[in-house]
Amino acid sequence: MSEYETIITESADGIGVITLNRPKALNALNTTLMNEVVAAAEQFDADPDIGAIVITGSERAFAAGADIKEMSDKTFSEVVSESFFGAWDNLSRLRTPTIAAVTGYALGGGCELAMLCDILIAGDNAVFGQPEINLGVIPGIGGSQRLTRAIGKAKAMDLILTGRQMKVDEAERAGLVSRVVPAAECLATAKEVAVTIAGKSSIAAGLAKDAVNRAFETTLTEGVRAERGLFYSTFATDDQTEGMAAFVAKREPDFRNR
Ligand code: CO8
Repeated sequence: MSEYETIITESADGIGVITLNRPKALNALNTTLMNEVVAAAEQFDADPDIGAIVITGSERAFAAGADIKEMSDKTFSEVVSESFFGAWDNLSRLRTPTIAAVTGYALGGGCELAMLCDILIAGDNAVFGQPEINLGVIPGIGGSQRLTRAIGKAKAMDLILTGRQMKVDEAERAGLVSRVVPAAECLATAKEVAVTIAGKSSIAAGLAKDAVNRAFETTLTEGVRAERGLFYSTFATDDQTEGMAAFVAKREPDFRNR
């Protein structure tokens, strides 16, 4: 059914699921896979019937990083002129909430892809790391920034400078992951969370996501000011009227996403 070469997509119950599907390469992220993930995510984002997007891999590997075989012969001028891997940034501009369901290896670009998602649900076999230093390079899809913001300078420096792997219990203690569940239940849990989010007002969900992300981009005063403006704007929606009326009437809200 899928028109893609390196991913599988499906949608049901108001959610879209993107499964990375290069098992022989542990889902290494090559250019085709990047373009397909971004295209599929943007297509789900544009679909009014989709309220949340799950990105997942296999039990053995969410993704073992950027495709080293594809990258190894590239020159400086090539990576600059191609804006190599720049399209991954498009994921951070999606309005629809995204959930990474991570089992197995999430290394290098794999860890960065997981961190590009809004919520990170990990299986108990998940392993995270930024091993680029072992290849003579550094993270290039936001890892040095998002990992540092997520878990702080001390651990980010440790991981990025040593290239060591971090097991899921350490990742959870450090605040990198939202929830840890048995690996076999990881995707089902992520789908449940996605269905829950898809049942909310998609306008409110998009604004809430926007507000939380401001915390990474700006000062506290500016962030609180931005949040206030977004909060006020929810009073221009039918969903605010419906949500509050439903509460008062002791019934479930029927959000129409407008
Ligand atoms: N790229 C290409 N192929 C890979 C990758 C990868 N990142 N990871 C694994 N594979 C392939 C292996 O080559 C192997 O293929 P084959 O069977 O043809 O030899 C197959 O997947 C299975 O891998 P292993 O046999 O190595 O499996 P193990 O269970 O022994 O080891 C590991 C699993 C530990 C995950 C190991 O494969 C590994 O260390 N992989 C590389 C991890 C890594 O270094 N990732 C970082 C890559 S660099 C990066 O992500 C930079 C991102 C920034 C770019 C931004 C540009 C702007």
